[in-house]
Amino acid sequence: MRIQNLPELGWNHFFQSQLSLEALSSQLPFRVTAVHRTLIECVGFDGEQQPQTLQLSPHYWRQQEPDQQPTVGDWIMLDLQLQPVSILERQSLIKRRSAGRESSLQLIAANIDTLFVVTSCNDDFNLNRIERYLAIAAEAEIHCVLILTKIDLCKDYSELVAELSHNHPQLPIEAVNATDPSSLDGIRQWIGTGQTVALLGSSGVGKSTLANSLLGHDLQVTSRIREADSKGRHTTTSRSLHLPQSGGLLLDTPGMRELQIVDSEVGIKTVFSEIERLAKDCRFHDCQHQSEPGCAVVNASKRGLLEQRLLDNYHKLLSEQARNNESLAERRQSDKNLGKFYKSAMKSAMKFKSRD
Ligand SMILES: Nc1nc2c(ncn2[C@@H]2O[C@H](COP(=O)(O)OP(=O)(O)OP(=O)(O)O)[C@@H](O)[C@H]2O)c(=O)[nH]1
Ligand SMILES: [Mg+2]
Ligand SMILES: [Zn+2]
Repeated sequence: MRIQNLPELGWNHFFQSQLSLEALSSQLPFRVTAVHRTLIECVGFDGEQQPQTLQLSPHYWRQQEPDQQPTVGDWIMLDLQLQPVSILERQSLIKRRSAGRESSLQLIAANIDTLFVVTSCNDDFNLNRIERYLAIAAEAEIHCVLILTKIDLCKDYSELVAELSHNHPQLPIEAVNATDPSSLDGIRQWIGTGQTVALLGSSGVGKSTLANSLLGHDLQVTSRIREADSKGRHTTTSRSLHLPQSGGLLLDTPGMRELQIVDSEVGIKTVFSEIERLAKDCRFHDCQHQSEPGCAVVNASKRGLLEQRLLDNYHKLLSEQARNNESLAERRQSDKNLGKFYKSAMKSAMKFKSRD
């Protein structure tokens, strides 16, 4: 296996240490750059100096649980005939409950080092939504940077930056005009060689514009947003990983209408660390900060020391993820029961047949 160029694609010790000596000599790692319904695109070094792209059928993984199927950013191992062998354990994973009524888990991206949460200075700016992204990233232990776009269209964006810093003092903020590559120097420092950065945010905020400016050429289609309500039109329709000339890897994603949070209690508590700090003084150690006597969190909000919005969003995200965890668990159980039913029906059919 040629490993000297692999770090350019994000390969590191974490992935290497998962391979036996035999696998190292008989398999090739490829990084998944896009997943379509009938096709998986990936990139790797198949004996060449330059990265080679490859298209695979997803058939091999069809029967697997959703979290065992390849997603963008995954490392997969192929044998020397370029047939799939396995998916390597992920260093990080971004997931959500899929949109719509059917409850299932959707993987957004794997092995992301830094998440760019993209929001524009216009009507899109919404702290509650930003905190949703921050919680998802914190749960996956991914480093976050807030990218504020369209500053050229905004008279004064310093108020927005101040509001963000006041609520989340540790969060790095980069304010940019995404259409102007010369304003992106601050951003480039986050995309070092081998670093994988994902762009997440509502439709029309400028994710693909930013990706194109960083790539130095138009790879992603962008579109004018509806001026009347500043809403995007969902121009990007699938996730894709790109390699800017300057190094690093950049994952563009379509704006998601509904980013239902799942399995993120730790992430939420990390983002709302101020609430967790106050909670140490609650009378009951399992206080839910609702109407319990002696609740230091509710007291702080009554005295104006904690913003009510922050506390409301904390409660909202925690209960949303609990609800989603429950419905996903129910779905898994009913899938399991259905599987058992089919198995036993098959068994009785076989018995019946053998008696004939
Ligand atoms: N003036 C200005 N226009 C911008 C900026 N960023 C994006 N735009 C414009 O906003 C529109 C939407 O940008 P896109 O990059 O397509 O938005 P997106 O986030 O990729 O949207 P989806 O793919 O739908 O999720 C395009 O017309 C861009 O030219 C910016 O910083 N300043
Ligand atoms: Mg786009
Ligand atoms: Zn409390």
